[in-house]
Amino acid sequence: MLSRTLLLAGRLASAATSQQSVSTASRAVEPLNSLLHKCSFATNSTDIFNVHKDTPENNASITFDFTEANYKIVKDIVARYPPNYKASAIIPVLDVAQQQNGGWLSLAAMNRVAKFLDMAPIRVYEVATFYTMFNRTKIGKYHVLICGTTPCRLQGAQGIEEAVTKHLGIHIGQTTPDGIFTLGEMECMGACVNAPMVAIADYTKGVEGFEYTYYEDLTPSDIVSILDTIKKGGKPKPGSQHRSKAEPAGAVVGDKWVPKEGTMTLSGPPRQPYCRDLNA
Ligand SMILES: *[C@@H]1O[C@H](CO)[C@@H](O)[C@H](O)[C@H]1NC(C)=O
Ligand SMILES: *[C@@H]1O[C@H](CO)[C@@H](O)[C@H](O)[C@H]1NC(C)=O
Ligand SMILES: CC(=O)N[C@H]1CO[C@H](CO)[C@@H](O)[C@@H]1O
Ligand code: FES
Repeated sequence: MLSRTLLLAGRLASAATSQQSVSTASRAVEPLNSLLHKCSFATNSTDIFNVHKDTPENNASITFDFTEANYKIVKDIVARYPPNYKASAIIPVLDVAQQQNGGWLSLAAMNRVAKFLDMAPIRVYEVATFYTMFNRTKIGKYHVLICGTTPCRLQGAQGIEEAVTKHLGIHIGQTTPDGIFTLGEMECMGACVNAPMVAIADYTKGVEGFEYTYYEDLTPSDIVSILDTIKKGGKPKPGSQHRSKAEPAGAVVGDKWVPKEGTMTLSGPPRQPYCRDLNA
């Protein structure tokens, strides 16, 4: 009995080791690059190492200061917090800096925020590197953010991404050569009821004119024409492209909008609740 148990344990152990060694070996041969490819977009860049690299547009010799109007805005923000908790204002203040700076936070912008809030610069970098809505590399005039979370995926976000990357000729994380669009991916932006959706941040008009617009119920051709309209200087219709709000009027199915007809997803009238036959 004892020997049988030992034999079994031995077999199990060797099965486990051989399985493990196969997967360890295949992991070891996989180059770092292909692992990087599998990372989500926010980490698939030099930012994955969270290192600042000097470039002609972002280095310590460049200066940044708030404009007079924006200085008033950040002072109003700080006034909402007790004087000994100025650092609590860091996120809204960085947001103003990013909007003024064309959508990204340069080293100089982060240092200016640190000085403004009496913080060590490293504590500002920590926040700016942690949140993916803060961008530390130069981006295009419009930041196109495709929602990539489950409800949007189920409603065709992949088709939206394919249409956009094909139309603009860039991948997620890249900027068009004319500097107009940068493509990004975001997680759920709370508009799943009108999935799939895309948010576009407009950095062309500074802090006063900053716009962050949702475009919802998109088919691939909807998003392509939205991008074309923006490029021509027009203003596409915001929100749902096919209904007035989120009323049950239909849904995007594949590459087209299908208006509601009868029971939509049900194939027949719903069943009555189960009732036991009391006379049986
Ligand atoms: C820093 O920026 C200045 C001004 O754009 C530029 O002339 C200089 O070459 C940059 N330095 C580095 C190391 O990129
Ligand atoms: C991720 O980075 C690699 C290496 O730079 C690049 O080839 C690839 O296109 C990037 N993937 C995305 C989704 O941007
Ligand atoms: C820090 C950060 O999130 N940087 C991102 C800025 O935006 C571009 C394009 O969307 C990304 O490639 C960067 O990773
Ligand atoms: S999943 Fe796209 S908005 Fe929620």
